[in-house]
Amino acid sequence: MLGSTTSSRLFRKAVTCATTGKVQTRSLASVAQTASLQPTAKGHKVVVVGGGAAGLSVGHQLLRSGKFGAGSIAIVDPAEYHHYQPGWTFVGGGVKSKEELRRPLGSLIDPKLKHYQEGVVSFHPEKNTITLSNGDALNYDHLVVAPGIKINLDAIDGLQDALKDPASLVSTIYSYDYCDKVFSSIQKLKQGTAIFTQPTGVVKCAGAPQKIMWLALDYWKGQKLYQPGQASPINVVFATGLPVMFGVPKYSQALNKLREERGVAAMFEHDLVSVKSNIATFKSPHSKELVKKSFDFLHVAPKMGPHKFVSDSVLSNELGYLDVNEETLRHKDYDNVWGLGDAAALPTSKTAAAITAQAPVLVKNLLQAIDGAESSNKYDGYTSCPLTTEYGKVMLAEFKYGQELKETFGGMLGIDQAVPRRAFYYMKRDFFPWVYYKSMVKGTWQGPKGWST
Ligand code: UQ1
Repeated sequence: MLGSTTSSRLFRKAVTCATTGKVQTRSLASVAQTASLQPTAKGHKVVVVGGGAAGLSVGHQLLRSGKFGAGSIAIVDPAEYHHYQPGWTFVGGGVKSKEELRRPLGSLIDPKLKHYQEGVVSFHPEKNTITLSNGDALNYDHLVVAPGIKINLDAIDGLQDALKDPASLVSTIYSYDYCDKVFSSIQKLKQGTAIFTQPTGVVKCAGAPQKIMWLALDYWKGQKLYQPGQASPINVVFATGLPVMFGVPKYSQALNKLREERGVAAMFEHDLVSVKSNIATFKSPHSKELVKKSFDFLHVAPKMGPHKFVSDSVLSNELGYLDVNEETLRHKDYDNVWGLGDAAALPTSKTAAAITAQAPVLVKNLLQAIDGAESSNKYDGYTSCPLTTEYGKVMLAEFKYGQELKETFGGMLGIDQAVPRRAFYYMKRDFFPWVYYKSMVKGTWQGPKGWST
């Protein structure tokens, strides 16, 4: 038993994780104590891991608070380029080029932020340090962890080879390398079965696997290769690991109605496990045996999951995601560690729109922590999924924790956001990418809440 005189700084608890068996040493060091740490040569008041939508938003919002001098905040990310990933659906649909959606990461980072173009090898929250891939250690008062998640192309047997094969019509919008192969494959298909898959488990933007299907279907319709409700050269199948079209009932019902009207066959609760020549194999709770289906075109939403340096660390929960409080975004065990974005264990859909709501909450709570105050700002789980249902129309799904609706335009003039609209399409195609690079990654756009200084 630890006596009451034991300072919290010395208080360590060893927790054995039930599923991994790994022993996690957890520090309950308070912020007041860590804040008194003298920064070393490679020390920063705040170290942000990740230069994606989340890391850049937080880094720049912190800088704009005026409370940090040059070099006080660091961003760690090995990537050369930053990608506007929500735009990859439009690359797949032949509407945008993948090159126009990316920027050199360095060009997006304010010179007052120190940029380490390195990966992270390990976290040492009990020592307030992280170890970089070049072997250096970085010391911090506060750590913000936002490295995103990994696309695991290897998790589906045969997928990598099929993607690499220029002759196969197998593609994915979930990869910079292959998102342009999607449109060329759509164009090449003249007849046969087109399958679009969505895996069980975590994915970025749960709507994207069907957004690309609706665009492809519209393209084939324009080519007279697909006519809803009639025998057509091309037939379309949506094979999803989920039992429904979408996680929120209102949008799910609207999307299922579209699916039926458009004659798209559904394979619910079918999870793609392998791709071999023109055979896709699925696992399903409805069948003892694996389900095999031949295809002429296959669009795959791959399996995704946390980076190993996150899942192997004491910062992760048993599923490998950052174990943060769902409302404050503060780590459950380490008071000076924060997490947001795709890598965080937040029960909501992983999107750029979610970051517009998460970043300001985290930043305000972190600034309060520096002042020795409790976190009073709460993230409500807001996220949004602008679903392209055809060229020129988008259904704007917006919701929060508990699959509860949180529609920006829902209250206005009786606008029903489950009805696909032209205005939402232009918002997604033109306004969001513009506001993203112009303002959001610079820390001055808070989504539906608008601009901030
Ligand atoms: C948003 O803020 C945003 O970031 C720039 C997106 O880009 C991916 C979005 O898709 C959405 C829906 C939002 C939310 C903003 C409004 C005004 C609904």
